[in-house]
Amino acid sequence: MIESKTAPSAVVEELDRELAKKWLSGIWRLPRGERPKDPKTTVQPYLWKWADIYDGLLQAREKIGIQQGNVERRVIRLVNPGLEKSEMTTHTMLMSFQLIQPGEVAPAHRHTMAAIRFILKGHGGYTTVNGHRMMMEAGDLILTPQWTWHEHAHEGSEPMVWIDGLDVPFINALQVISFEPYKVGGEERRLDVTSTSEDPSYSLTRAVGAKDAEAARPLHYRWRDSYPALKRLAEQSPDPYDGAALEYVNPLTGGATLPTMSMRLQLLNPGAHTRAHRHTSTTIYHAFSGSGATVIDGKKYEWEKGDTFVVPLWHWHEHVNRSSKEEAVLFSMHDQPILQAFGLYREEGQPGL
Ligand code: GTQ
Ligand code: FE2
Repeated sequence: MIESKTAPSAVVEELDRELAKKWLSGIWRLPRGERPKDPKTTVQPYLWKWADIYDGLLQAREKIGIQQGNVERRVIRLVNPGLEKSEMTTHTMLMSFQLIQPGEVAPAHRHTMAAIRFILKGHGGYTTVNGHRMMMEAGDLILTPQWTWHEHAHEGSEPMVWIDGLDVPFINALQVISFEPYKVGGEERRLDVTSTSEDPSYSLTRAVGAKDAEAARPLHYRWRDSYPALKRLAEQSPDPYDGAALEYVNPLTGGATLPTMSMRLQLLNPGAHTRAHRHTSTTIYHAFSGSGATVIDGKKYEWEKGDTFVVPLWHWHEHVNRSSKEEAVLFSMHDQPILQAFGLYREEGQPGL
């Protein structure tokens, strides 16, 4: 019989010190109980009120100017209370709110982080992505795939406000953040416009003429197209966990909106109450219209138009439309594509009643 006995602690500590000098470490030093059966997250459920976000933006409008090389965007981030140090919204995603004034230009740049805009307020603002100009209207989703040149400008008469969603913490974890301001001959410049989504030839099924594979695809999902599709879906039988839910798919692949994150639009009919489920992906929800409540691991978060909340991974959640008359529409952003890419997506649902 082979005997295995651990030496006295003083002897083990001496070994540990010797190993550490050579940048080595025995796994017997690991604390017990760090191998949970279920995923454990530092991301906390949290709800931000629209009044607080919007008041912050209006104050920043007076106090923060935008210019190249300094503050290039007037943006307020949603900081998860569990991620105070990194100031991120979840471990994989950052959601922020941006305000641009009439006449302002948020200068062109590109970065390895992918970004999305979901438009909330205003008219006459636009984003140009790799030469394609997209006029912003409330409810529109506009994509800025990784490493595409983009700038925002505003020629309307009232402030424009939108949501920014980025995969910053994930790209940061991979340590591949790169950022480049747009310059021609050392001078900052506006981006040239070669096409617009108002061109009759532009549609969701036709790719924009760009060289980069990720950019050669539709970038503008308009409310005037997505809302009627959502309404049609809501008339059919809803998903037990999500109500009527549309994914903004990449029509070239039929898959997720972007490689690292995907967007969804969902409608809860008056009085709807979904079944609870949990999954290894994390979601950030924004109440675009209506009022409701989401129960997250037994705690109820009541929301109304403009409120935004996080459902962390492996937390049970169910949605309720609190109105018996009005529909509720939730826009959301999730990191399921990352989990799915590595075979880590897992889901559990409350069985049917
Ligand atoms: O509008 O290009 O919220 O580059 C964070 C980084 C927005 C943008 C953000 C950005 C942008
Ligand atoms: Fe950007």
